Amino acid sequence: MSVERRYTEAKEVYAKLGVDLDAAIASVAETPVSIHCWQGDDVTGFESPDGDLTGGIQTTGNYPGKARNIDELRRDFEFAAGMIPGKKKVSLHAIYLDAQGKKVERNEIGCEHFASWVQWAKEKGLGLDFNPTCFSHPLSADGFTLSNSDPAVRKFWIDHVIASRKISEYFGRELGMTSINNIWIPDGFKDIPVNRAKTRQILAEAYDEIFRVKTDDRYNLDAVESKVFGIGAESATIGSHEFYMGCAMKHNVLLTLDTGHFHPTEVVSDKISSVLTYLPGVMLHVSRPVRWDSDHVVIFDDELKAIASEIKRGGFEKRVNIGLDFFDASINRIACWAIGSRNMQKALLWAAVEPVAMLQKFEAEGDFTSRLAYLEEIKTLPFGDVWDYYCASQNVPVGDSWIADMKKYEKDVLLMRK
Ligand code: RNT
Ligand code: ZN
Repeated sequence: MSVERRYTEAKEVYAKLGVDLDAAIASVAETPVSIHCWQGDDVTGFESPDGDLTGGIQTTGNYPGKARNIDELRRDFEFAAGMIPGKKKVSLHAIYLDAQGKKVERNEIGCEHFASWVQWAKEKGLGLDFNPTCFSHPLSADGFTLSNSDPAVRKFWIDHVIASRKISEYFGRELGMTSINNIWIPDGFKDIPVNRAKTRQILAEAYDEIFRVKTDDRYNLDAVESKVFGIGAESATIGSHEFYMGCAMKHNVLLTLDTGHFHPTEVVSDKISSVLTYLPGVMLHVSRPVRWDSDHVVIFDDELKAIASEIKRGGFEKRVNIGLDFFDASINRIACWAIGSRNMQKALLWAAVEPVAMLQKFEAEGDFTSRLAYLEEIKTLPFGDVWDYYCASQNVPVGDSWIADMKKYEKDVLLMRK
């Protein structure tokens, strides 16, 4: 049966529950998802292509064909984007600057180093987000950046973050779509510290200095990302969840919830409505932690669906900025982008076709029996037919047809990179 026929039948099934599939598809297609550039080259960037990845994060694997320069990364991204439905932003890190062969210190990066990215984004109809890179650098080697006890080192990172905010503002102004500047630092102690308070006080003062500089919030919004631990910083993370809740409240900025940055039984889906009770917005780093913050490729699992559903059920579409953050070097990197991003889209669609009005009515009436009964029944509705139609309507491959295309690209392009 054709994709259209299957969709027409699915429409009838969902209509009985009060769900309008056309409207659901239209809303998902308009929800931007920020795809991280760093999946394409194992978080290496172009500042120093041989540099080590530090800061307690790790890519494992040595699958052939990683992008070695800006042109390759853009080409790979474009290929992946052709397999992903929906509106896209690209999340850049400062180390992905286009310095035209010159050495530019991180505290001296400017809009000119990202002009070619803006040009490219305009051509491809993409939005952009930004991230200061406070790792993989000699001045982060002792494990401390914005909370460094050395004022000169701290100043270097403060200046880097301020420069990043201005680049993000430039993205937003040029592209007519607000850019999020996401600040994550690796700062933490490997072993038990005896003055956590002082280190956190230093960090708090660094943020006071950073946010004293104003940017235009039509173009740039800042977000701060907490973490529970990093490799080599197991005993204390200075920018913990509680630290950043307070920081975000004080400075009225967004809080970034990375799904790999909490204790294993905590879930981000449950945090969204809590955080949004008091904060203006949230940035998500959707990832998949396997036993630790391993940044595996996102799969279509219960928690991914729960995250998407919480956004929809709470009516938080405008206040939750969805970004991806995973990096796997053990399989085809373009497939990682495609699989993870298609799954994010699938989850958004899953949430959009949920009969929220009906379920919330049951709950309001205290009919928890019907709530559970329907939540289970909807799991076996013909969702796959809706997903296929959404892909077809977006001119991206339906079903498994992208896999052969990806394999061809691997053979023709990736394996030629020796
Ligand atoms: C690290 C954070 C951070 C990075 C990227 C590369 O644990 O999740 O967001 O993954 O900035
Ligand atoms: Zn993250």
